[in-house]
Amino acid sequence: MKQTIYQNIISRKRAEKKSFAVLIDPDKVDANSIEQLVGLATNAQVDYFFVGGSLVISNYLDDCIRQIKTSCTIPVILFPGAPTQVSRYADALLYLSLISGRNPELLIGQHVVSAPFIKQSGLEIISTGYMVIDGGSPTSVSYISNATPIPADKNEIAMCTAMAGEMLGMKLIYMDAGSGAKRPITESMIDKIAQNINVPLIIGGGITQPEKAYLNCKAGADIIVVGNAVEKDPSLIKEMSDAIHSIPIKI
Ligand code: 1GP
Repeated sequence: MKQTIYQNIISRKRAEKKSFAVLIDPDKVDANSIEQLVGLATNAQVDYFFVGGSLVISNYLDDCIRQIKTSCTIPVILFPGAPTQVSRYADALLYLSLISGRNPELLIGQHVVSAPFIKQSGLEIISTGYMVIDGGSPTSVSYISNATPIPADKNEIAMCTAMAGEMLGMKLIYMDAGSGAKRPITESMIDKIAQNINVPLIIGGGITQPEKAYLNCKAGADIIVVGNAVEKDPSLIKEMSDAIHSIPIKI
C-alpha cells in the first residue's frame, strides 16, 4: 500500500533524513514560473512542495497544484493561510492550529466552521501545532493572525508550547518566523524544542542561506521550508537542497 504523506515524513525522520520543502505562494507564480520551479526542484531532489500564503488573492490555487502534479512526483502539501485555501488536487493538508497565539479563531474557531468542508475534500489531514516566533519585524502572518508571536529569545515558552501541542495530539510542530522574516529562528530555540518533542519539527521563515538551513537541521529541524529566497533566486533551490541533504543519515 502507498505510504501516506505523514508516514513518509515519519519514516524520513526515523532514518534521520532531513527534508526540504519549497513554499509556493499561488499569488506569486504563473504557468511559466511553476514550470521553472518544478524543473529545478526535481533536479535538486526537493522533498515536498508546500502551497499557500497568508492571503491568496488570486483564484489560481487549483490550477497551480494541478500543474505541479502533472509535471512531477514531488508531493504537494497545502499550508493554508485561511480555511478557503483547500484544493482536492493536493496530497495532504497541514491542519494548522495557531498554538503560540491566543486568538480563539485560529486555535479552533475556523476549524469548527470549515470541518465538514475539509473532511469532504478527501485530503490527508495532518494536524499541526503552528507556532509563530518573532522574526524581528511584523510579517504577514503576525499581522493577519492578530496574535502576538513568541519572543525570539524565549526558548522555554516555545518549548512548553511545542510540548503542549504534542501532548494535545498534534502530529507535527511547525515553527515559523514568518515569510521574509528579518531574523530566522535561532538554533538554540530549535535545539530546545527538538530535544523535548518526538513529532517531526518544521522550521521556516527568513531562511536565505544554505548554511543557515544546514545549521537548523543540525540543531534538530526535520523539514526546512523556504519561500521568499527561492522566489527571488530559484537557483538557490539546488544549494539549499544539497545543504539540507548533506546531513549524514542513520545507517
Ligand atoms: C513562511 O515558513 C515560510 O510561512 C517560509 O518563509 O518565505 O521567508 O522563506 P520565507
